[in-house]
Amino acid sequence: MGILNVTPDSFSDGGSFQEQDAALHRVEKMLAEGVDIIDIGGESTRPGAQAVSEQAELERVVPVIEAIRARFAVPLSIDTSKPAVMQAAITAGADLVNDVCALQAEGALNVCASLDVPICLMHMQGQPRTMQQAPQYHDVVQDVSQFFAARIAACEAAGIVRSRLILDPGFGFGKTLQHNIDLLRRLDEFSVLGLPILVGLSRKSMIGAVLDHRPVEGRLHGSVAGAVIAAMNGASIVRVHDVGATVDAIKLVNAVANQ
Ligand code: 7PJ
Repeated sequence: MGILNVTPDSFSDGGSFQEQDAALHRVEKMLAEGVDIIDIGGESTRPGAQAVSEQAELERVVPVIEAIRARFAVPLSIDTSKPAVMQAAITAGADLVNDVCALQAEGALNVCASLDVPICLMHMQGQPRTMQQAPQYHDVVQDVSQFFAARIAACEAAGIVRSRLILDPGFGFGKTLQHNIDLLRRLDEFSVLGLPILVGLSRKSMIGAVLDHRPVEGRLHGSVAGAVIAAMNGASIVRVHDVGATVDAIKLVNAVANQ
């Protein structure tokens, strides 16, 4: 899964020609590098990030989804927590909902029940603005598993069949470095839930932390290593910025796994 951030440029608040053109070029490059799914996000969920209004998020992502859909057949994912954005994105041609709030926003369960697409439920402790202040768990894998079980039950109660769900432990979302390391090492424990696992580690601060506080530009090799570990420990989807390097690495993982 290749990441396509749609954030405003200096020309407009979103939806400008320049912005769409840049997005289409990114998509073309990712396709040439072997991407399977493109994840489109109009709101930053990084630690400390400010919230974006529904209107602004719609104006950013909908024109980009329409423009990509008109030109390419690649499956598109919408990275949002807002029910109105989920609805509009799927109507515009997106194929998957990726929600870092696991459909906990008011109305999200109902909207997704009415949409016939897969949904990624991500775990987060706290809220983006404050989640890294003092994350605490009894046992991070057990606690995240319990959260998954509760959200799967909430989805089923709302009429979303279990087979539509994908689970993501949410690396960096209310987790210390040790929590992230434990989740990655023990990722296979989530396989008892019987659903595909998605992992997003690309360029995240845990990679920087392991590499002696390496800035984001220097995290490519660490991110690829993280994707390899995730794939070997059972992840079905890895969400990354650097598609070409990751595709090569995962081909090696698969060549060995499929023997
Ligand atoms: C994730 C995400 C992730 C899923 C972001 C970043 C922060 N969606 N959206 N999993 N991270 N499913 O890319 O650094 O880990 S935004």
